[in-house]
Amino acid sequence: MTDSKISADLIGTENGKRAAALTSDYAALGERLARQGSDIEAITAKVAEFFVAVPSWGVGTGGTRFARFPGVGEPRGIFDKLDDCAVIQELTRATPTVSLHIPWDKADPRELNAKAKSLGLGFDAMNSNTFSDAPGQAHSYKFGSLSHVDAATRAQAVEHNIECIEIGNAIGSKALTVWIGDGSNFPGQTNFTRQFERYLAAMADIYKALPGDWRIFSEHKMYEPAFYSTVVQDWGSNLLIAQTLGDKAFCLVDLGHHAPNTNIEMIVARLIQFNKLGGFHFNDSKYGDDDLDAGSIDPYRLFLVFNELVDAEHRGIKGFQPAHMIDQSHNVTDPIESLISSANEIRRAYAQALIVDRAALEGYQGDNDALMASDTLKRAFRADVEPILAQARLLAGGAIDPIATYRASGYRAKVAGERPASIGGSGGIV
Ligand SMILES: [Mn+2]
Repeated sequence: MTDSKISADLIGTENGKRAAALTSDYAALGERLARQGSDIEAITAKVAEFFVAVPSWGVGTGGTRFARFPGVGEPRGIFDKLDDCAVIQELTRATPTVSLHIPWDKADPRELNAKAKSLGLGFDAMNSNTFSDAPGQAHSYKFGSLSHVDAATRAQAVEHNIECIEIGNAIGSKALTVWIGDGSNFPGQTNFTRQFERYLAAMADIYKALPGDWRIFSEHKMYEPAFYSTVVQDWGSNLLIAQTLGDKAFCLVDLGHHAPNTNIEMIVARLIQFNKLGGFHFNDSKYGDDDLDAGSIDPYRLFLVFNELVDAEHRGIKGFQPAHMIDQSHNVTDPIESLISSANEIRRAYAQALIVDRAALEGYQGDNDALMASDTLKRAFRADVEPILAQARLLAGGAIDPIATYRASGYRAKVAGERPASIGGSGGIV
């Protein structure tokens, strides 16, 4: 018996208002898909089994380096954050796990387990933090962490990552994501080669501490906080890291961590081809690492990324199991609404990629028919797959319209009364 945050009665009442329309829309889409040889029930079943992890840091209001404008009823700590994550899961049935960030979410693992169990949640990849100094730590990360010139600072950063593995191991996590802010702001400030050597040696020490069934994800990012050079700046360096470390090391692709106009879907294809795609941090961006809601700026790009994932699935690549996580900063919206919406957009891109006519696409590619190949993708992208998403939620006990149901629940107003000393989330999103 789980401790529901949104009553099943309310979800039932709200779904009742929309059930007839969904039945009719779902039947119409089913007929359309049947004409191209696709089975809507099979697609719905696949969508229902697609999950994305919610980041604990995403349920607090984010901010920029200029300001943060907190909302009402913000979570005061990890246990409030887990309550908010449960709301997202109960309504979408797409987010059964939470990705923790240490030290922000540090707590007794037994209490974390008990709370997660009471909410029907699990834990996804652990995230370490050596891009800021924790109170009282012996060595500062001002000039780097895993690649720092000082051995004691590197050792401290390694130790922190090992602690993240230990906490993760106690709460059922199976992966560690490592992103560092190490880099330089001035030409000449660091020796690129020595710095990368130090980083690789430190990562090898962390790798040695991984349990047998764990994976380690290195996350590349082009710039920020370092503005001249970054140690793990792109997928090329990231691939070198994963290949150097070993079979349990993979590359994590954060969609916002590339130069504008970078062909991210092709990076994804390359990493898949060489079995080094670890997973994603989903978000969207217009200019840089904007951490905007997934699918809010360029839904076509998100679809094209999923087109590569479904292509790999279609080819039956062995051991292909990328981790799906959201990594966003919500500055002007209710974070719960943004995360509900993002989980749906991610599933939407997946559903659209599932209805691509792959046999036709392959035929057009073989015939060098560029126009029809492109049109085959566009046709799937243009399809309104909302009935599939809604049906998948409904069958799993979620809401046909999760945002409307969330608003009807009054959850935010209720927790606002219970969380007077709200400290909010972190604005520092990686
Ligand atoms: Mn990220």
